[in-house]
Amino acid sequence: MTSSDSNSYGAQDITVLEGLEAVRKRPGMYIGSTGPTGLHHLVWEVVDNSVDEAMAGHCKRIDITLLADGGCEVSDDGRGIPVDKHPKYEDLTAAEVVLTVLHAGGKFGGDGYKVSGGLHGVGISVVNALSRRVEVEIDRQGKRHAMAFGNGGELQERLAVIGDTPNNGTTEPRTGTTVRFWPDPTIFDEVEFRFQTLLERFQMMAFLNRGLEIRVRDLRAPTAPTDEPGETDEAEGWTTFCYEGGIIDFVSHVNSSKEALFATVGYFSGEEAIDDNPHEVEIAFQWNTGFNSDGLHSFANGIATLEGGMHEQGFRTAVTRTVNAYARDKGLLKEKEDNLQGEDIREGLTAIISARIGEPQFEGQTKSKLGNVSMRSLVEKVTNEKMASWLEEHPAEGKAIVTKATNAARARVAASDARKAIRSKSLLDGAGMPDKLKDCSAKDPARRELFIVEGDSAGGSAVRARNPETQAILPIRGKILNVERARIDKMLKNNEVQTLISAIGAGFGEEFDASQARYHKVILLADADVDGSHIRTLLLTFFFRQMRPLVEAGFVYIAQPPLYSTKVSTRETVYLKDDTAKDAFLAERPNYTKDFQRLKGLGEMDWDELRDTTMSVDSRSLLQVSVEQAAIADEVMSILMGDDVEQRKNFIVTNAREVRNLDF
Ligand code: 0RA
Repeated sequence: MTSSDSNSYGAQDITVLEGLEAVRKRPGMYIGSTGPTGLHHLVWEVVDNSVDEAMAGHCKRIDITLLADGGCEVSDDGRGIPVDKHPKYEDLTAAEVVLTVLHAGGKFGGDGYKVSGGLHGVGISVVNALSRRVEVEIDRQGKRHAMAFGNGGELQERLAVIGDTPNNGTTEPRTGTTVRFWPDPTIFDEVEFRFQTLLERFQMMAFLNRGLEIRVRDLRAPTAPTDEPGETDEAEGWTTFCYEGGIIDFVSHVNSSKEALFATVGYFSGEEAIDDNPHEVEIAFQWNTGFNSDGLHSFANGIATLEGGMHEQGFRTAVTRTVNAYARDKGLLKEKEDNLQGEDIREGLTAIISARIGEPQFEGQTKSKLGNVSMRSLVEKVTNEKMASWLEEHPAEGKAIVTKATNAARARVAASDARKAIRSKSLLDGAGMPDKLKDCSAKDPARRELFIVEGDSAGGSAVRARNPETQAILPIRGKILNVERARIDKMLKNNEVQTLISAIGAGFGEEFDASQARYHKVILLADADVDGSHIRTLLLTFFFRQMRPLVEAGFVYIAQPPLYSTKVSTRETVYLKDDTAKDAFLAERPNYTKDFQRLKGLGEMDWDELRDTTMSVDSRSLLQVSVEQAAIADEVMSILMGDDVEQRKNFIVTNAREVRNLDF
């Protein structure tokens, strides 16, 4: 059945189809890209509509299922999309309009949602335009209605009653909406959803929408088992996220692998209509004993504002002001002493700022910076008032915060001295490069690679194995300092850390400038054993904490020395990257009987073997390290670096797949 033989189409409907056609012609304009990020936007878009329904107080649970056949189903218990004829498009029902008219969503009918979730906010019609099939079921007014679309939004089965709504034992008939969609493979580079991405996002959404129950499951062919967060119901396969404490639970969660400075999680909120535009803010906070000052995570209308913005600015300003005023008032900061700086006060602070605003302005390179100036005033005002009362009501906590910030201020001064020492030192020795660095000769940073090699002996092999034009070698001995735990001044006294900073040549911390990096590939080369994995983790934490733009630019890689070798003849040894490669090798040679050797260390390979298997551009395979979500990554790195060995092990197992294969 096609649209032409089941429906009479008016002029309006043609305009409707032209609208969807525009989306198919320029998908990037609506969902950002046709890569994995754009593909997942489809899911976010559909779920955002259900979350809007929840925020309006009509929906308690959202179920998301990745279907065995590659589709995605989103089901909610909201009011259901209206099913009556639409006043403006008289031959279409409201539900048909929502699915086929751009920006229709929940905005029509006068009483649209006060604050709508999502940066995307483009409407489900965009999902329809970019899907090969969409099925919708609506439970409303005691009836189950259904409709279906195909080929990018053609109405194939018009909205019709297909039966009564299932009665779930209550007096009121069930209401709700189910949307099932199958992304169009002619639009997207790939149409496979990544379950882990869904889990991370929906856990975050559940934190940001207190009390909302979000369940997620994956009915596709099972892959390697993962350790999922949330409650997993084995029988049904659902992972459930539901937080009665909302962002208070979010803060506890982020701090769960750290040592809290005090047990309480602070919380306050405020709201105001500014120029008829509703503004709301909720803030939860707690200090831990750690030394990071980037534990501030902000959101606007449920979207992570990774580039910060006005809500963050307002909070920072007010926290600095309030804590200083408190410290002076209580005599914790003497008259002759300088004010504590913002970064001193924020050391160890984990805070979640969730702002909601009627008309958000998203700015910045990745449109993840909140631009509404009016939000800065509100957050600043609310924080000034409520943080001050909170401190008055929590004197023990207040004192602990000021003591910690005072120590941080002392460490800051010490670090600045250490920094000066490093600078003057690098000016003294020749080109300023450490002796241990065997540099390469190429001048263009884009062609230059730095191999950071564990141990002096492996370093020696790597020096012989390298291409001296493009490959530099820096041997690192011992375990570099755990930067999660060490304070910056201590860290800078560490020899290995000083060497690394000089070799890369782009500074560190807040001053780090990726455009000055002397290499566009920084490659970690460590053994495949437990010690190797530990040093790799420490190095990754260092890069994440002190050179994050280097990771964001995609300049950090992990080399993959082979796991197995086997002597196929007296003259030829074959190296195999991992178990998959070994299985493939055996599948091709059913009669192969020799035993495989498991390589333990780089030291077991000759330099030419190291070259051929791990370093040579022609034959190696590198993993590119990526940082997707700063908020999640922050937590993840802490888990990784925390004292909980079990958690750390789980992280390494579940996230082995996160790093993307590049040179293959
Ligand atoms: C328009 C108006 C109303 C609800 C919705 C749309 C709605 C859309 C979606 C999409 C997924 N789930 C949804 N739930 C509701 C208000 C309906 C009313 O006033 O009863």
